[in-house]
Amino acid sequence: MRSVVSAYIGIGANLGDPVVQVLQACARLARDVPGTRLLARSSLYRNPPMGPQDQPDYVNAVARLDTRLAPRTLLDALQGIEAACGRRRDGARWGPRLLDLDILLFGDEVIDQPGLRVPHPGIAERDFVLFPLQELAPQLVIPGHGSVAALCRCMPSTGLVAIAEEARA
Ligand code: PH2
Ligand code: MG
Ligand code: MG
Repeated sequence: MRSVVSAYIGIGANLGDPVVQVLQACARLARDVPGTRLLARSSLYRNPPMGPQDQPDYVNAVARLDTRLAPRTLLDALQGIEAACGRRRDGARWGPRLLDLDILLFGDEVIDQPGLRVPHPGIAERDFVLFPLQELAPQLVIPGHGSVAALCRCMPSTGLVAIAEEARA
């Protein structure tokens, strides 16, 4: 059996009720992935779309998992959750979506395979990934990029707005 690895998952949604989609994704990450525990999730952040601008704002968050799965098996499980939450994989690149689950980091592994690049290739440029990740792991070093906190310090000021979840209860 594989040993336990910490993986960080980027969560995004901008269709349906994106807050509900993100929270349901977290519930499924906690419940539906074999050999895996959900250890933490960041705040949820509303933010403008990267890419085509004629789509709704996104809600983004990051989750930390401990997993015994191989990276490709974890990716399959994430795609199963996307499908269970209504995602159809026929949209435009960077187009609107009900749910997007990306492996951001998988331990300190560097993977470059078709459909699976880890660290996620956009990780160091995306405020909606770095700021939630900083909540969970500021000292974490992204292979090839340095620490999350250092990357956040170099980020221009952003359109991220933390969502007050209590206000919705
Ligand atoms: N995901 C995309 C395209 N654009 N923009 C934001 N703000 N957040 C996302 O998660 C996002 C995006 C495709 O994966
Ligand atoms: Mg994505
Ligand atoms: Mg994706």
